[in-house]
Amino acid sequence: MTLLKILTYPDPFLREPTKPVADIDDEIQTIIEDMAETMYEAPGVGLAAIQAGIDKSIIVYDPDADVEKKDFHVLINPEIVFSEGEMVSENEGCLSVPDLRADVKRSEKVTVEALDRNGNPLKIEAVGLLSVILQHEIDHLKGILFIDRISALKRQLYKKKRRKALKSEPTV
Ligand code: GNR
Ligand code: NI
Repeated sequence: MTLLKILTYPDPFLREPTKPVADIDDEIQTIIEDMAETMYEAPGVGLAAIQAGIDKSIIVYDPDADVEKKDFHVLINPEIVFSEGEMVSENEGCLSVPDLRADVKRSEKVTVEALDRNGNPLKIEAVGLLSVILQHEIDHLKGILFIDRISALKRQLYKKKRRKALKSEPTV
């Protein structure tokens, strides 16, 4: 198992659209295991492959984020096929957007279709935290970050803060 490096804003790779997985082969299984390990280590409740520099349509998530159980879920080629309602996800954060928590307007309920890691089709109807995680991760697969969904003013302030932080970061 390998820990993957999580890319952070403004890495342009985070804006790349991802490619659907055609064959769920051993290489994909290895990527899934490495993504899960990376998510627990971070720690986070979800991770999209693009955050680890892999432009494939794969997400892993675990709303409990319980590193003891490591009972994670895998979605391959996920799509939101239905959504309804509106909610505000309070204090949303992203491993690829360091040092920012913000309220984000999301759909209240989503229906997601995907393949599991064995290639079997599945359908999830989600509300609450799971609905937010799925919307957040599926956004990543389209090159969308949660800062794209906050007010322009907050986004500008974050960009400025991030530029400053990166400038003063010591070079290794
Ligand atoms: O760990 C994470 N926490 C979180 C909290 C609220 C809404 C979404 C998330 S996802 C995030 C991990 C991450 O960046 N996944 O892409
Ligand atoms: Ni994220």
